[in-house]
Amino acid sequence: MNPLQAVFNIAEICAQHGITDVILSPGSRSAPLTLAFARHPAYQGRLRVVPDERTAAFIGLGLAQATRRLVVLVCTSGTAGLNYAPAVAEAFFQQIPLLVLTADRPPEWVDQLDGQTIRQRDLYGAHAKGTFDFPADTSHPDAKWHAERLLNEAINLAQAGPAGPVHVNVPLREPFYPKAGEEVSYEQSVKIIRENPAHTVLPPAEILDLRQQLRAAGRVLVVAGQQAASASLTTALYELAEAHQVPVVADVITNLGGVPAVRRQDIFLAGLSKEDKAALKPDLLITFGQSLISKSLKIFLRDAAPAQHWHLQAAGEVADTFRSLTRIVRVAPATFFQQLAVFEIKDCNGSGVSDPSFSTAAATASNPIGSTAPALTWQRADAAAASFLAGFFAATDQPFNEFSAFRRALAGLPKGTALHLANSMAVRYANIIGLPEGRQIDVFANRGTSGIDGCNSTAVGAALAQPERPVVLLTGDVAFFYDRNAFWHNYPTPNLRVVLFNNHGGGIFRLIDGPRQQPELAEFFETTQALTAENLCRDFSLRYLPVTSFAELEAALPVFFAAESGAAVLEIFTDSKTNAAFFEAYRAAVKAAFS
Ligand SMILES: Cc1ncc(C[n+]2csc(CCOP(=O)(O)OP(=O)(O)O)c2C)c(N)n1
Repeated sequence: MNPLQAVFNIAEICAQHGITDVILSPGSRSAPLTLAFARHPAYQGRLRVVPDERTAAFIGLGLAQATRRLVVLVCTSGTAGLNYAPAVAEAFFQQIPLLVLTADRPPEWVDQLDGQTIRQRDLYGAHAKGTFDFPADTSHPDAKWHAERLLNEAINLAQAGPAGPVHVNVPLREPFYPKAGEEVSYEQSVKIIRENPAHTVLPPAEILDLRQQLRAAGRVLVVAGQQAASASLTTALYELAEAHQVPVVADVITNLGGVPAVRRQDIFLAGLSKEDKAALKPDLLITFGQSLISKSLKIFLRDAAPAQHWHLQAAGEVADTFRSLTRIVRVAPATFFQQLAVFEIKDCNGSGVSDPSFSTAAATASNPIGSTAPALTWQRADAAAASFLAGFFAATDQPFNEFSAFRRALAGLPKGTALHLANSMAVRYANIIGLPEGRQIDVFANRGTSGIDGCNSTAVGAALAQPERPVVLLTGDVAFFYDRNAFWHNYPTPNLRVVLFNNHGGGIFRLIDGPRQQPELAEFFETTQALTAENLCRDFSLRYLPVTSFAELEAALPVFFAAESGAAVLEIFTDSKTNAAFFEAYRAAVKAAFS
């Protein structure tokens, strides 16, 4: 038997598991893996080659996010696999399934001063959900069974909730190129172990207990973290928020567009006095999903110290983000809210059920809460923040600045956009401003680790995954230029639009307390840089639209977003000091309006 048969069978096992997308980065040691996928009938036209492994892995992440399916990465030995590490960590914390296949020297040649050899065992350490050593020699039937079993375990582990990246290190002995005329063959009788996803529902006794606790709890607050869009969860939460007026607080990365949720927490929590905040404190906090964007919300919840905090998560480790966790409910959030849907909430919003004033709070920008207003609720504060924001941006004397330009770019998003928000100001601005209503926008952001190193590539992966859907990336200049190799491959992405907010540096450092007060701000934090995207657009055949004023921006947006524009970069040039002054004015207005 061909000594590489077990390696070729990797492609067969992947195909039989229904895995469709593979990203390769070229190398010699990985040749058997490359050829296994390149010659397999299931992967004709599905195999993509991306030379920069850091980019390749983030493109894989973007693909897996968009399709919600496992993506395979294949690279050669040495530092190639290390370059996957940022995306592997992001996938780990965002729970995205990746199967990472790294070719390696056989064990006897590690640490022997052989070329392109590093210590690849457990390369991603605590950031891989699992790590497997593929056997170097599979000539014995038991070893072949081991190899096949191990690959099945790796695939199942990557997909089982919470999903994540799994590493399989594949040592390969020479010769690893087939001789002329030699075929790469696949054994369709390979071992396949399928794992069905767990479908957990709460047992009746637990539902009863949870219901009793809910009724007795007093004020209930639901807070969502980052998660993919889910129609069943949206429906279940709609009921809760609409019929029972339970506040559901949803940052922009929670993908709860269809829920009548509280969304402007970043605004009002930054301005409210301690006394007003006390009125919003929950007795029972219910959370689900992953990280939050709003720092004000995080601080509020940490200070709030609710008597009870339930976190809904079907499986996996649970974080005590607000230091108040009292109960982990092992069920999918949608199932929880469906099963609890019939509970009779008497007073879960803390101020009586179905108060119509929640949705019609007559707030003004100057005094949104009002001195004679009824007791403050989340919904009233949210409505007040919405009218505050509209009033703030209505001012006609604004200088051309990033925050306002960002708002206009968001307003122009096409229906059905997959919106990618880079770290850090892009995702923060979006969280403050919110999304235009009724456009069915799904939001993605690398908030697993909040890196700036793969934002372009992740969006490129999304654009490749869904060529019929507009994919829009909103990004700052440092994140954009950091990840230039995202565009360095041969796959067209006509549906990709990048809005690049170029203030010639890491503008965030001029906006946040700490760095902005330091004399080293410009040189060591903001890091002024002079690049524009013009040359990059020429290099990678992207349409280039530079703008420097509101008028130019308004004129460019429809052209830029038009379907026939093709892949394009809209570069919005602003001045970082003007941006900082404008954002400071916003902060001051928030304080004045809400305190
Ligand atoms: C890999 C990585 N390196 C460094 C950072 C720290 N960091 C966070 S934001 C930022 C600057 C980003 O600048 P830019 O892309 O222009 O966007 P903005 O300032 O508008 O957020 C840096 C360096 C990070 N998050 N990730």
